[in-house]
Amino acid sequence: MRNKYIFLVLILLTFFVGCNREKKQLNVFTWAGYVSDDIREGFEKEFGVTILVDTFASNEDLLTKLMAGATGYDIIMPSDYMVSILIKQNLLAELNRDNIPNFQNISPLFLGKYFDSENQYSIPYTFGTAGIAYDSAVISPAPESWAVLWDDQYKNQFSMLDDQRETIGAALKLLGYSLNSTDPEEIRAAKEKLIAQAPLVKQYKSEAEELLIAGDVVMAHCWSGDAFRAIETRPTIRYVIPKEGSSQFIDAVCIPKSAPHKALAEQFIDYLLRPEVNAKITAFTKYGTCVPTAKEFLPENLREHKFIYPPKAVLESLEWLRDPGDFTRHYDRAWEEIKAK
Ligand code: SPD
Repeated sequence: MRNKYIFLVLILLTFFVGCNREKKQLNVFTWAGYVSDDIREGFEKEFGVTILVDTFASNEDLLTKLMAGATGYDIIMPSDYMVSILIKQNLLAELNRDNIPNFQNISPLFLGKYFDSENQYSIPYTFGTAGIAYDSAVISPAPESWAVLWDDQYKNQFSMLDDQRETIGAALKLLGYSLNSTDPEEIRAAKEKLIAQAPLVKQYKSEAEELLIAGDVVMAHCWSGDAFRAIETRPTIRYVIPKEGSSQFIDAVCIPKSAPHKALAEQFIDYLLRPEVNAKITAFTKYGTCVPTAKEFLPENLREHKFIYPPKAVLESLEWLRDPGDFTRHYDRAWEEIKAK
């Protein structure tokens, strides 16, 4: 009888330990090249959990997946304007700051932005810009204008971001319009421009650094950190923000309302905000840190690099992407037509 009792207790223990182990898994949905192995493994080891990382290529991909009912994610990393859209769609959980004491490490420069004015739903992860990465061994002099991406001498030698707001945005800028245009005529003109460009484009790809590193393209519409990463393998790569202006962004960390492990997700956010961990984010992604004390843990060349901190005149030419509300359908339709070419 006693043995039977012990056996039953052992079975129950195995069951509860098993359940517990299953619960301790953090599912992260983010951009490619955004969570390094050392960050993931550091958290896994310290907290005795497993992190699974899944990636998306654009904010719209993330939105589509969440709207379609994806419920397994604990952490997502939308950009600025997408944070406002997700808040409006009631898809984000409010953050409990008591569980995120390292919130105090964030520079006020990156808090209280238009997309989440009280940071109730988001904390900043990194910041950067969009521009053109090019191989200076092949392309000289340095391109100055978005127009280089319409130059047929580079046919099949360059890529564009697979991102509707960024790519339509580049065409809008070239035409002298705002990235956030809500004028159907301007969107039509940008669409026509991109349809005319389509036969020249080798690939629409958001992970442009992969194409640059492999030598598949000599020029890419690219985000700053990804261009910076490509330089490690191809030192002749350069990055320029065209004179017509471009986008700047903050990528955020949020918890979806449907997150299965909210408390663990808040522990992960708090971990990311430790200065030494935050420095690892910049060291790996080559995007800017929002935690000033992280700079102490960064090598000299990443503290003030011009890829991360553009000069004032360039900064003044940058725009934030914003939620165009119902007008989004014009961007959606234009993008469908461009991609169908
Ligand atoms: N490889 C990481 C790319 C992160 C890019 N952030 C996108 C901003 C979109 N506006």
